[in-house]
Amino acid sequence: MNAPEIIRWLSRSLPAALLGLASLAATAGTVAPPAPYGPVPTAAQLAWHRMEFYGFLHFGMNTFTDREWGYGDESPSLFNPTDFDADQIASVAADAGMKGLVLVCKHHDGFCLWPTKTTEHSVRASPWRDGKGDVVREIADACRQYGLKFGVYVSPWDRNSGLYGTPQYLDLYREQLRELLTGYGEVFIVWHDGANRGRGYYGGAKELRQVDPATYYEWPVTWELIHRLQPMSVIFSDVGPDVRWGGNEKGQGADPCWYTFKTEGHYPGAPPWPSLIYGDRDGEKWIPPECPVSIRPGWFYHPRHDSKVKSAEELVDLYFNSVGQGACLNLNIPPDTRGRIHERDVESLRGMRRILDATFAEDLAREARITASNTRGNSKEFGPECLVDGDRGTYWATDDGVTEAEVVLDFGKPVTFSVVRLREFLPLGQRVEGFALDYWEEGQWREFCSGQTIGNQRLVRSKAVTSERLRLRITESSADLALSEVEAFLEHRM
Ligand code: FUL
Repeated sequence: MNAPEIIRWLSRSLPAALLGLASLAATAGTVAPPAPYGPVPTAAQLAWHRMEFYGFLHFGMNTFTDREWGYGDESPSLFNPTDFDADQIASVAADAGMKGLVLVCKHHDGFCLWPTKTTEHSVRASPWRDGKGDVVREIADACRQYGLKFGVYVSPWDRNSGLYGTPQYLDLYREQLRELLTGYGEVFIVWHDGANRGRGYYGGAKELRQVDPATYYEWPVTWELIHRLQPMSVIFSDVGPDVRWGGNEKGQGADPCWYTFKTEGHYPGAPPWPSLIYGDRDGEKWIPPECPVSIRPGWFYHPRHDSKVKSAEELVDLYFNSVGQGACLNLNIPPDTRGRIHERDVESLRGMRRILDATFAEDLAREARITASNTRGNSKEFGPECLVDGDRGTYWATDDGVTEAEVVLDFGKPVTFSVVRLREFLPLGQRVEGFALDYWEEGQWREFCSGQTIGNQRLVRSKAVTSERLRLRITESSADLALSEVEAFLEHRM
């Protein structure tokens, strides 16, 4: 009897419980996949991870008052973009490679960019489009037209509302969310900022209103409402529940970048440090980081910042430091007083895209011959070839208990590369804790780079090397391995 016949015979003769899952899988001609490790992402979180890069639109009363934070007493008559063009905004974002846009529908000053029924303080009271305009509608529609997902930022702190600080304000806030989450199609993210109490106009009271951020907002109730109305939406705040703040407004990710996170005792406005930045290896929830940053010094458009727009190269660095560390990048591109993305910003975005497109145009590892020190059940399904097939849905896996392993890519000819992209197979959790990359030179391996976490995407960037071989060593992992991609690129500059 050969091996498959023995297994078939055993499976007929012995109770399934004795055989175990692995041999049952072998009977069917397949090898069981690795068991998930720790917390794993929800479907909405997985979809969010795949977006990697999206944009923020800070636009509203502050655009016209030339401020960053309005007090809440601004007259709606000030809101009057001269040439509002949602089409231009969405097309610029799509051309930049963004996968979605998050519109600031209400900032701390309380002015609503949609004709809400909850307050008079909205576009309805403005001269723009004779009070018949709806910025949210136009942006949401333009997003769909350009293949972008649409998200909303709705500030919990409202310096205009006389109700702020009372329980009635929470009803109003939830009603605003309900309007936005039921009237504008699918929403991929609901963004709550952490600034949420202080001085304000408050319906004319003009005073300091302190709330206890731990209890006042009753966040679990609001989050339940959001998840019910938009099941594929993720909720962002300092501490999640679905996506957390990466700990800075500079677009900088970190290594390690754990998606696992401990939330016990923390709430929006009081995040834990430095867990916010690195995550918690033993965290009980999957709450990955977003890196928000503005293309300009401020979040809102100010003419004085026209000469301070980040350059294409700076944007490329931001991409490597955030997306390349496994986070998502949320790059703010604030429309100006016309209601368009300023020419300076467009120029930088185009330059960034050109560099990224040229860099990632050709995966130099695609044709490589690849061998692994261990392959799960010696099965083709989990073979190292999965790492170079350009398909995130397939992955190389090792046998149970094998947490250190290596793969060697043989290019068959000298290849010059400076960037390596690694990806873990996220549905099974985040597993790798340490890795190193080496290249073959003058008869020996030399280290190209090393790091800790991989996650959705790790971009390793170093000086260009020319070599016939590349080696990936997984030096530490909390479970047997499940990696979906290894790719090599040569970085381009302008
Ligand atoms: C912060 C706000 O206070 C800023 O104005 C900006 O909206 C930023 C993205 O979030 O909490």
